[in-house]
Order: sequence, then C-alpha cells, then structure tokens
Amino acid sequence: GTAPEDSKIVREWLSKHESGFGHFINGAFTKVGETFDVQNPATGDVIARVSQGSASDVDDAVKAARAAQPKWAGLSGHERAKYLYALARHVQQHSRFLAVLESIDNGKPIRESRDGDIPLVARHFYHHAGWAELAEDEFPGAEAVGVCGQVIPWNFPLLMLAWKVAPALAAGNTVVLKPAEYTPLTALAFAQIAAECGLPKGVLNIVTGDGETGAAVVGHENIDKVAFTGSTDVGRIIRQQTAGSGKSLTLELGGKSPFIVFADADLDAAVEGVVDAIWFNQGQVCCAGSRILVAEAVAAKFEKMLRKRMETIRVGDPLDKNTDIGAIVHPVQRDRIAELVNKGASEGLDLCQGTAPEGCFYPPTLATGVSPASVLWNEEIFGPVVTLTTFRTPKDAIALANNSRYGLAASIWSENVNLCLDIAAKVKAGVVWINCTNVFDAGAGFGGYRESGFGREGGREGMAAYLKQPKLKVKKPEAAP
Ligand code: TXE
Repeated sequence: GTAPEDSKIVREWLSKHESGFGHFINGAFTKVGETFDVQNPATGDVIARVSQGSASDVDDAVKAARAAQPKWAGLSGHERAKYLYALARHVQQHSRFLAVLESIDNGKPIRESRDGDIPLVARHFYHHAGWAELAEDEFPGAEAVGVCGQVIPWNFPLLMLAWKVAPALAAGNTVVLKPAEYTPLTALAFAQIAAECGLPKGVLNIVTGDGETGAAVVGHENIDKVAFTGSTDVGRIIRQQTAGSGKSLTLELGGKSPFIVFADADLDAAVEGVVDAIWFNQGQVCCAGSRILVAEAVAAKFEKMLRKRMETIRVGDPLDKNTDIGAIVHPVQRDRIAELVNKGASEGLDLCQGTAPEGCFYPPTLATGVSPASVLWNEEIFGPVVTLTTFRTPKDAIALANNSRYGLAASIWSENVNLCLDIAAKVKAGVVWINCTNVFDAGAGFGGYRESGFGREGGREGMAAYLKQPKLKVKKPEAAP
C-alpha cells in the first residue's frame, strides 16, 4: 500500500475541514455556504463537503481578480517569476500529500499521481516562471489579457489547474478558476499553498460548484478570456455563450485518437504503448489512443500479444502501488462507459475484457473488428476501452486515422522513420507521437483540431494565448511615383 503517514496527513486535513470548504476569494476562504458531497470513487465514502458557488460568489471572485490585476501585471516579470517558482517548490514540498489526495478524490492509481500528475504540476510552474522572466523580451509590446475565467475537468484535476493557472499568472493575468465538481479537493489544497506562498490577494480565486457555477464564470461580463477543458458538448455551449462578447476563448475538448502500428514496428514496445495509451488514468484521457489501427500482416500476432498483456493488468485500490487501473471517477461515468460498450456488443463486436472488482471500476476492454460505422469507433468512451481495426496500406491507415470528428492526438509505431514522418504530416492531430504515447511537456503546445477544440496550452503558443499581442504595423505601400 501507500506510506500510511501520507494517508494520515490527508485524513487529518479532511477532518479539519469536516464542516465543509468555502471558496478561495481575495486571498482567503469564504464561509461555507450551501454544499455538495465529494466522494472517494473507490469506496463510495463521502470525504468532503464543498460549497456550491452561486452567481454572487463568482461575482465576488471576479471583482477580486479585477482589482488585483493591474498591480500584478505591473510587477516586473522577475517578481512574478519568484511567485511561480515558490508555487512550484511548495507543490514539491507537499507532493506526497497532494498525490494521495488526488488519488482519493479522483480514483487514479497512486503510482500515477505520485510519479505523473504532481511532478508535472511542479514542472509546469517552473517552466512558466521562466516565461514570466522572458515574456517582455519574447513578446515585445504584448500585454496581459486581464481577468481569466477557467473551467477544468476531473481527469487530471491539479494538472489541469496548473496548465491553466501557470501561463495566465506568468503573463500578468489574474484568475477565477472553477474545478470540476467530482474533484475539487486538490484545487482547494492548492489555494492554501498559494496563500502559504504569499501570492497577492485576488490573483488566484477558486470557486467550487457544478456546471451552473461554470456557466456563471463563462458568462460573467467582466471576464476577458475564457479557457475551458471538458466535453465537446459543453465546449459548444461555451462557444455560443461567448460568441460576440469580445472575450477570447480557448477550448480543449474530446478526442478519439488513432494508435497506428505498422508491420515493421517493435511489437513488444507497441503493446506497452497501448497500455500507456488507453489504460493510463483509466482511459479518462482526452488524448487517449483509443483506436488501434494495425497492419494486417501483423494484426493476428499483435492481438494475441495484447490479449496476453491484458491478463496482467491489475484493477483495484488506487492507493495500492501495484494497481494499474484505479477507480472510474464517478458512478455516472462508469455507467456511461458500460452503456457504450453494451451498444458496441449489441452491434456484434467481439469483446475481450479483463476483470475488475465490484463498485466504481471498469475492466480493461478490447473490441476487435471495429469498423468506422460502429459506436465504439465514433464516441469518446473516456474509459479503459480500446478498439482494434486492421489496415493494408499506409494510405488506408491515414484514411482510417482521419475518419473521426476529432483531431487531438495520434501515435505512430514503425522502425522506418521516413514512414513515421510522412504519416505524421498527414494525420490531422494537434499532437503526434512517434514510437511513444501520452508524453507531455510544459514546453510543448498541446491542443486539437476539429471538434477537439482550438488554441494551444504549453510552451510559446500557450503563453501567447494569455497575451494581447500588439497590432502588427503594416507599412503602407509607397504611392507610385
Ligand atoms: O464533462 P463536462 P462531464 C468528456 C468525456 C466524458 C464526458 C462527460 O467524454 O465522458 O465529457 O463528462 C463544467 N458551462 N470529457 O459531464 O460537463 C463542469 O462543472 C461551464 C472530456 O464531466 O464538460 C466541469 O468543471 N462549465 C474531457 C467541466 O465543465 C460547465 C474531460 C467539465 O465537465 C458547464 C472531461 C457549462 N454549461 C470530460 N457544464 C477532456 N477533454 O479531457 C459543465 N461545466
């Protein structure tokens, strides 16, 4: 299991807040208002009560962010960088606490939260501290956008906060962030960390609540930019809601990313790649490689290897270091996965499933012989479910890969680098991995095409999205003599 002392710190922290958590507005926690329950999905236990943000809470948060913004933007880049470095260091100091809290709240395996999520959170703040230092030189004449409204999902709760908050603050913006209702706890812990670091009041505000609270953030008239990560359906609503408002908008939505295995690929590595692509984070990953496309010549062999590997995947207690697949975030999501898989089964698809404990868990699942007409091909399942389809030629592979309304990511497996680069250029995806998958870095822009959204997060492009660029001065052509 996990080091018991880490779990103890989390239990103590939760019991200290037994009467509920308020919002974090203007540098302090508000009184606890009307609350909703937050559950540990692995056990079904209620672990916290969190305030349901009203329009007036959102308004208070926006006012605080507005008041703080000019001074924050007026600091030198170096001063802002010092705060971002401090946030990164404090996240590292509290990393074990944050990892356990994330696993209890979200259901993800402790190995992933400890070695993946939390180190990447720190990395994101370190990286953007660098941008705070350099923004003035790298984006001459650019200014902060102002007050940013950010709404994030539950699959990487603290990491999504970092992706949104770090560049926003580095660029001199202030923030009102709404975490997902299933997983608000690490955001609240982060608010405490921000206070501990002495982050000026009002620079970061966190209002908890459901979609209604999110809509109040997005719709608030005094917000300059909206950044959203979540479902394509809500992304569509937000796009309509902000249309014509003058607010700038970035959307990071769903995906149905292809995982393309050519005949000359290192098949052992590609099988491990599938494990990472679809069984990481219970498959609740926007860029999950959920459609395997494998060359006909090696398909039978590859499938056999994959089925064998599936038998060794352990589903269960998120706090057990040996667990590969933890709990699904919420029973609603588990039921949604089961419903989609049942639909696939009723279409006559061949399903291979591992085992999972009773409760909010779902076994690793492989559906073979899946055609582009199938529901499992088209719908983002957001669970540990992968489809397998064969192709004959590279041209077929590209056509199948692009046969999707999404375009977030793709993964290509072949020992022929020329082939990989050629395919990479032809696959419509914001991120393309070659002989690897689900590799992230704060310095690389991440985002999609088509119904996967628009805008990039991370690196230079991510910073640019939080800055108002000066208008390019276009020289008037000289009048003809
Ligand atoms: O998402 P929602 P849900 C996909 C995935 C999943 C499905 C449903 O396929 O199965 O979406 O998940 C807030 N205005 N993804 O229903 O509702 C909400 O409170 C403003 C992919 O949980 O989009 C939460 O904070 N905000 C995805 C956030 O939006 C609103 C990650 C995301 O929740 C709102 C999550 C509104 N009208 C789900 N309604 C990814 N791309 O990573 C809800 N919210």
